[in-house]
Amino acid sequence: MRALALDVLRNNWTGGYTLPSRRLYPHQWSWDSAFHALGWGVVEPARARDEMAAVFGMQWSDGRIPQIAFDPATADDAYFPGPPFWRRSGSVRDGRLTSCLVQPPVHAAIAARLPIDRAWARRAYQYLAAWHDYLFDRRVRPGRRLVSIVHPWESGMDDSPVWDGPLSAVQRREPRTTYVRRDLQHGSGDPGDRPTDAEYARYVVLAEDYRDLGADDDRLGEHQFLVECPLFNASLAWSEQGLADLATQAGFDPGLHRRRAAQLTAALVADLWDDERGTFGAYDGCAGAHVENPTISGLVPVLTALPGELVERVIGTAVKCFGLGGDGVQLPTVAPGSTEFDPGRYWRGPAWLNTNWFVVQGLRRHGRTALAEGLAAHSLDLVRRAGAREYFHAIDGRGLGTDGFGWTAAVTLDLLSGLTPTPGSAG
Ligand code: 9WN
Repeated sequence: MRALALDVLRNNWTGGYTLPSRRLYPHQWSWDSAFHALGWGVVEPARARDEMAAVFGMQWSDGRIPQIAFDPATADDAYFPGPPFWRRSGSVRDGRLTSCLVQPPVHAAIAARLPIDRAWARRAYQYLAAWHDYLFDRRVRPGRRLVSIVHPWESGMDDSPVWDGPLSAVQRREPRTTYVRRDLQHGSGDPGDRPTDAEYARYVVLAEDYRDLGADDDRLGEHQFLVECPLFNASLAWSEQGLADLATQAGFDPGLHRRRAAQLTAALVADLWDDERGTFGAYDGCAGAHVENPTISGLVPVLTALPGELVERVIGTAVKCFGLGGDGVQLPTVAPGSTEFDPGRYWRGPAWLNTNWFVVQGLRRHGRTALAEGLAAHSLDLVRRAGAREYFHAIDGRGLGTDGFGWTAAVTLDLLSGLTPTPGSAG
């Protein structure tokens, strides 16, 4: 399996970074690259650092690390929405065109695990501290403590049912852009598993809106989708701990990042914990209301330094509602007992290796070794049976979506390696 995973990463390697998939996603994606670095870190650390350097290269002058940096050698219409849609140029360090959105900030947590020296830690720290500053300074809404996302694509779990409510309030209009859905044409996987045309049109409208605000976060009050997502904020808290570790390696003061990690964790508990359901919900800033969360994103804050009682509650929910430690496919992205569960549909049921990996890290962090190693072994089994597919059917485990998927391969390599300590696990 190691050879299979390594083949996928090598095949998707462009010379500077790794494509999520040669056909479906032929550019550099932000959080995919962080996972790719994790995998390269196990087998070829120099490539892990190159992959991270390519992430730093796509950073805007305001500190944001955008969702996608487009490969200039790839045709504009190979992926939609591509460069002609986003119309961005100029502000990116290495000159590539990018989207305006972001993705979950897992980079610093992963960078801190890589084999690095002091000089590299200093370099990484500067870029990643600026990235986090962007999120704290520009994406925390007045009177709030957690970071808001402006589009489902920013969550990384694009088609999650958690976005259905906030999306249904988006003013209905036809997209202004004429487009062909490239995601349905790549020839792998069942197009029926992908978001519907109606959902996709809503995504395009929201992307147009944010683009047409000039991606100017001073104008977020005019935007129609502002949601505090538990996975996004838990990644940030975890990565603040990673940034503290990087700062220490670099010889800088880690204090600010330790404080931020603790503050974000406290805010996750105060603002998103759903005591009745034993999980973390989301908060819809446009409606001023909490959103129920039947998905695995509600479990991901287990990555952080949660109080012990909440750790037990979250694990209890994972066992009871998601089948952690049981005989079925682990872990479905949506709890099988919920009405939104759809076992084969993109982000609405299937298991993904990266969301499993988060839960493994959280379980390890809190000393729940048997459950953690059981989930790691189960995740590897999915890949052993079906290959490095994008996601896995929540009932029979068959491979779905694209084949040769980068982060499935990368996470496989990390899980096989037995792993290095998780940021924060020492303290
Ligand atoms: C939009 C690349 C990306 C992942 C996301 C996943 C999917 C894109 C799409 O693929 O999203 O960003 O076109 O559907 O949802 O998490 O980063 O692998």
